[in-house]
Amino acid sequence: VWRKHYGSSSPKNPDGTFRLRNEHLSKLNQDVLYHLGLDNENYDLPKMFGDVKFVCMGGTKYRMKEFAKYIAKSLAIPCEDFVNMTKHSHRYAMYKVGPVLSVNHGIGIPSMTILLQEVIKLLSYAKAKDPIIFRIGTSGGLNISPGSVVISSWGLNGTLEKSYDIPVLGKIRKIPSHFDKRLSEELLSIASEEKDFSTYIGGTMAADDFYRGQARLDGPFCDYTEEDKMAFIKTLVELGVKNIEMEATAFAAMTREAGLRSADVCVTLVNRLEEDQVTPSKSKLLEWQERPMLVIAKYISLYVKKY
Ligand code: R2B
Ligand code: URA
Repeated sequence: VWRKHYGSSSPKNPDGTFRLRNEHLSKLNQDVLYHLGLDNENYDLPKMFGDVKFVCMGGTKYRMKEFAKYIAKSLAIPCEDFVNMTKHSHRYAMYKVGPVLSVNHGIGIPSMTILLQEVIKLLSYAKAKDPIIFRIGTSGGLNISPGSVVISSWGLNGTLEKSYDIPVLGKIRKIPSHFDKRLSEELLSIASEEKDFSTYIGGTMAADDFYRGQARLDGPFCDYTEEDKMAFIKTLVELGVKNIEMEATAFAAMTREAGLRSADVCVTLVNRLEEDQVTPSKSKLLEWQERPMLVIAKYISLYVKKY
């Protein structure tokens, strides 16, 4: 259905702005981006967001405010107060620093895709040119030491297919979930300069749950054995999966559907072959979560210098 509807045509215009693949939108007098607390009638979106080149998304409000501060420092952009631009909605937090939007998406695919779809509309209405979307996140690693970073080459769903599956009008729609290869390789070469941690490119399983959905033994319910868990984890390793988080499939699928380049860069907090619980200290966890930020900030700084 997806291919039949869109064909292979790109929604990109020659100047880098992009069209939304939904003709119904042209019938609206105004489009309310409800969860962002913005709309395209009462806000001058091109003036507010037309210069956005990068969107960086991550789970928590705290982390994305820290990223906004971090990027302001990296790009030497004087910014004193960081204002949450979605404050009327109270759902998410979004900060703008020069050409960078930093916004949180909550936990899991439904929360992330609501935010992502409204950000995609925002960028299109704002006439942003060739924006790149990053996700910086946390994850459980497979056979790699905690604190390592994984750049996703594709997302794998809970039934081990490389697609984002969503019921639409009563039927499951399957949307392919591959990431932009060149972008992830560029990020790997930047990350590999860091000597304090290792970075890998690999598959990312996106689960719809933190516990059973990620083969954990420590949830309130567990209806399988430790051997079952280890056999499943081994299957994932054999498929090339390097980490498990909760958004990769939908993130890859929707950014691709919009015709936008994107990358998912996650630090691993635990080696799932050895442990289920996330046990590192608060300060270690905070330190590790800066690693994806560092890689993305370096990529953005290089780009901003080039132009
Ligand atoms: C990683 O961490 C969160 C769950 O703790 C989830 O958003 C994810 O993908
Ligand atoms: N986030 C996840 O989704 N899984 C983990 O194991 C750690 C962080």
